[in-house]
Amino acid sequence: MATNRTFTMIKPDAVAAGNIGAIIDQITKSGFKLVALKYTYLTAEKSGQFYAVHKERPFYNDLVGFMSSGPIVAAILEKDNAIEDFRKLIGATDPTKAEAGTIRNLFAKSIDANAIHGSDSDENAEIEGSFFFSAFEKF
Ligand code: 3AN
Repeated sequence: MATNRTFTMIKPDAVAAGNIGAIIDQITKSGFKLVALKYTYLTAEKSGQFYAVHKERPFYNDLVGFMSSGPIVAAILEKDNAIEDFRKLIGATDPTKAEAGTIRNLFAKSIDANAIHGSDSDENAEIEGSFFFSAFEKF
């Protein structure tokens, strides 16, 4: 079924590298509308909660530490078929496997410092968006 919204974070590596503007430009030029946008950060505790689904995975501690290592940009995006189209736009988790022209191909440094997050389902987009934005902000 077509979906309309997804959730994204520009990760600490891309923020530190000064790539917020270039990434947002690529997102909006690809047809996504910004519905909510926030420059913020995740404390270690919040980062652990956000990634709780990955708790059992070997990279969990590194991931939680990395995501709380500096500011991030959180956003909710709107477009037809948002989840799938945005996953295509960001490219594979491992930037060495990300297709040319994708955001991770252009901006990611490694599999953990991989520039950007994109929700993998409608359900997770709603959960993740609600982690950062209130119902009013999401309007
Ligand atoms: P994606 O963000 O592409 O959906 P997930 O959900 O499998 O990838 O993993 C969440 C995050 O965990 C990734 N964005 C990446 O930063 C990190 N990650 C995933 N796999 C690895 C790995 N093998 N080693 C280090 N970090 C990883």
